[in-house]
Amino acid sequence: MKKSINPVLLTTASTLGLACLAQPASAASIHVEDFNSNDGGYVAALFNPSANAGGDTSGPWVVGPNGVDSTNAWSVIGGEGGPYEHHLTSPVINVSGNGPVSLEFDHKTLLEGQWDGGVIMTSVNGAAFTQLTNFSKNGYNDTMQSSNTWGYPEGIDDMVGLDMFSGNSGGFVTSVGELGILGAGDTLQVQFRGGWDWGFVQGAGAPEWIVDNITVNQTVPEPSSTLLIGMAGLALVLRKRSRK
Ligand SMILES: [Ca+2]
Ligand SMILES: [Ca+2]
Repeated sequence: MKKSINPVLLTTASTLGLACLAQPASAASIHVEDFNSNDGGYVAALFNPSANAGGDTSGPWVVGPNGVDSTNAWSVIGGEGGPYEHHLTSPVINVSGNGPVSLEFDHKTLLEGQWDGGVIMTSVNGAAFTQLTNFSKNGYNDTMQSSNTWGYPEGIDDMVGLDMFSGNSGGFVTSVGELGILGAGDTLQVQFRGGWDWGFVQGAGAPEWIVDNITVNQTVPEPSSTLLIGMAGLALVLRKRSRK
């Protein structure tokens, strides 16, 4: 007598098949910081070596209740006395898989357009920091002026003509930058690099760049060979049962 196929097995097989088709990749957060209970291990640094640059009303990056929904976040006051830069650098982030990595963060700017600005820098495996330029959501909205090269101390003069975040964002904006494909065992650091000249429009003591909810995500493709082997195995079981 020919035995019918167990309907539970059939349901399982079809469910697995649909799941395989619907989920070719999985996303994982490899770094999540809301700064609500601590500073996330981020490090603030001021670069202001110019002898006649005061910087006395500026910075540093500090943690305070300036973030989304009045939660804690990192923020920096630009102020007078530049040129100078304030850098906020993440701890070393360990990459756990192989796949494209994205950086998502909420931020708010009250910066002097064209003259003061913020850029995102990244470093992979301890290499020199380079500017992140590929954004999939709310990328740079302004361009550094190009009429003078006054020489920001850490080389932000190299930014002349380059894209940056600046102006008044009017509230928090979520930006997403794409870092490309990284592999398991790679390390990553992210840096929020603000540069100011000597004058400002919006300031008056208010934070000029606020950063909150920093997340680094990685999309890891499913190991298709494992899935195929699993599906083939299941098909074999069903075939054997149907022959009994
Ligand atoms: Ca927060
Ligand atoms: Ca300025």
